[in-house]
Amino acid sequence: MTPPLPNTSNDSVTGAAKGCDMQSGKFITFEGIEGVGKSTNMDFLAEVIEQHGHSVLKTREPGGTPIAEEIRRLLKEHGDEPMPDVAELLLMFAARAINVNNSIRPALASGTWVVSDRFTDSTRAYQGGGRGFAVDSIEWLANIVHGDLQPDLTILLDAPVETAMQRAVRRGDPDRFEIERTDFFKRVREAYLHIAEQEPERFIVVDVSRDLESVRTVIRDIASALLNEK
Ligand code: ATM
Repeated sequence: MTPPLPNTSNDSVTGAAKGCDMQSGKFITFEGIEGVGKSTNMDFLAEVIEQHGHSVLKTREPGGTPIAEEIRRLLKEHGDEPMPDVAELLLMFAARAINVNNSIRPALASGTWVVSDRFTDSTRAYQGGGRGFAVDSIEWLANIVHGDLQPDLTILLDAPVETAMQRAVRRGDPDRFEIERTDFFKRVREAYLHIAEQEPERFIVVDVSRDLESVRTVIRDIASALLNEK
């Protein structure tokens, strides 16, 4: 059953949450370009869900298990040897296969809610929109790697690329993605917005270019909608 929509009166939320199987935990993903505040908002949502008595597994992609975190390291570092785009695509899915099988699926099966910083929509946006891989190739790999496992809800945190880039917290040297140019991130953002438009039942798009407090209110509304779902 579709939960009531969060309050959209401030225009910061579009889309709707989809109903999901009450026998297992819910699978919620956060998406967006760097600098939109994924980790802070994800921590906040997980905290609210936990306060309502659910156990929550927080994960991230690429990564989430020891082997997948090793793949993350390979994907983010940049040295002398170039990383071909196709290897990047396959490594994203290799890491995902490990995280899905060893962590996400077992957690959901035991009733734990899973909140993930990125999932396959990142591949659609970065490797599809950003690098130019065909949608069909990505969907073919997604089907092999996680079959019918889809997020119950995806929260896309959105802001203009320039705004997000100004906000991005630089921790040490920029990684292989952070050194990409503005037009790459513009293509990624466009791809995200396009996917969200195509799947309005799964996506909620939150405009994070406004102040942090109103974004937090929106996340709280999303949590209430999910927790009150019958
Ligand atoms: P963060 O989790 O710190 O956002 O870094 C992961 C990077 O991997 C991120 N880079 N930026 N900007 C996006 C990128 N990425 C992909 O390109 N494809 C994917 O499928 C995933 C999960 C992440």
